[in-house]
Amino acid sequence: MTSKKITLLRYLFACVCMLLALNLLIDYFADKSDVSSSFSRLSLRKVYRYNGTVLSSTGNASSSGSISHSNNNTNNNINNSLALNSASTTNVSPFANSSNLQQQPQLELHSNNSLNQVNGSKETITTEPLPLCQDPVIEESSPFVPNITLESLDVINDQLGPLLEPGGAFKPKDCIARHHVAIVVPFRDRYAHLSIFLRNIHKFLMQQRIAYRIFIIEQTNGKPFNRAALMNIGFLEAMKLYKWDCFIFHDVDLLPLDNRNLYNCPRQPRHMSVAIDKFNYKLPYRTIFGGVSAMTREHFLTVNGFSNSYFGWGGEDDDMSNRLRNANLFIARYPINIARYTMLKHQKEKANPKRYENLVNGINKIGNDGLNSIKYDIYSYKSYPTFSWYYAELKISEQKS
Ligand code: NGS
Repeated sequence: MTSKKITLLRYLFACVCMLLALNLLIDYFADKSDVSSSFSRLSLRKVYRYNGTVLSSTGNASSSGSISHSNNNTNNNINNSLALNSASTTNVSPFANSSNLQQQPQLELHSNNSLNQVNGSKETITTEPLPLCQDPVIEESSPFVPNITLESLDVINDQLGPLLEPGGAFKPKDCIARHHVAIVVPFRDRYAHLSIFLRNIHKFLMQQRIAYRIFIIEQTNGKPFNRAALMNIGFLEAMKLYKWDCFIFHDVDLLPLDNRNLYNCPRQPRHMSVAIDKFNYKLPYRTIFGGVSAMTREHFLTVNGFSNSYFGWGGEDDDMSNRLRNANLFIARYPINIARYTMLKHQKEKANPKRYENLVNGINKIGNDGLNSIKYDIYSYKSYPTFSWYYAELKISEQKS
């Protein structure tokens, strides 16, 4: 081989090495551009698909829908370059390999571990079972004063994350929680509200001796907002993680104002946001079930969840109220001095002109419009320190009349 050829080969080798190094650098920086930064800026957001994975649910309450996902599903590794059709179908939970399941309150392995020094050398570990948590009993008025100044989600995650388990989960350390509560928040566009909601709701709930997790269910762009469908999705997704006994459906713009307002589920469904400052702390009408409401898993399954037919503002909560009455369930409420809320300011949304028509027909559709008919894809999932985030695309559309 001539020396010219050898020099050429050396150049080629150097070029290949540089290309490899460049590739590694690109990979390194690409991994860091996940969706968390978009949330924390509370502004322009990039949406990445969850590892090219779509979790499909074709709404079967008993099976919680079918799940399709790729084999390579690390929660935090979001890569928008993979095509959706690369997903393979299996019945394994997409969260099974993540650390999320270990964070679930289902692992109630509480114990009092104390180390006793014997003769300065030997250590013995004694394990005592923890007692069941007691609901806090607060006799006097106990105002909860929310902090409604805006802070970035990054700061809130940094401040509250160490007090929580990832995904916005919490359980008391010194007792076994009696109530396992999924807080389901239907969401779109209101990043400032989300940040204020999270900074307050955790402080409020951590004192309540309950195990809980915050589920933020965000609807993708395209179709009008469907609050009820998002709550159905929240129920089905939450049930894939743990068999919660209580579900609290919570608007992101409402903050509780009294510590006696306990976030658990009584024997009857409970309407929680009874007295809102915007309505002069008065109940607007007797059958209202909007804002914040609590239902047991059984209540929710009995009525087939919410109707999916309400696109745009209004009526979906009244439809639930009708479903409850039809199932001989009655709406319970705390008194107005306890069930007090403040509503964060926002513009009034466009009301759905078909809501009354839907309400009239609603009662005949309970059996086939709800948990058992919802169709959706989860485009993206991420476990943030203060909440579990689901980016959901509805595969149902408004019925044309
Ligand atoms: C009723 C709506 C409910 C709504 C309630 C309070 O009129 O969905 O107002 O809304 N029912 C219908 O439109 C049929 S609020 O002002 O709190 O946003 O929850």
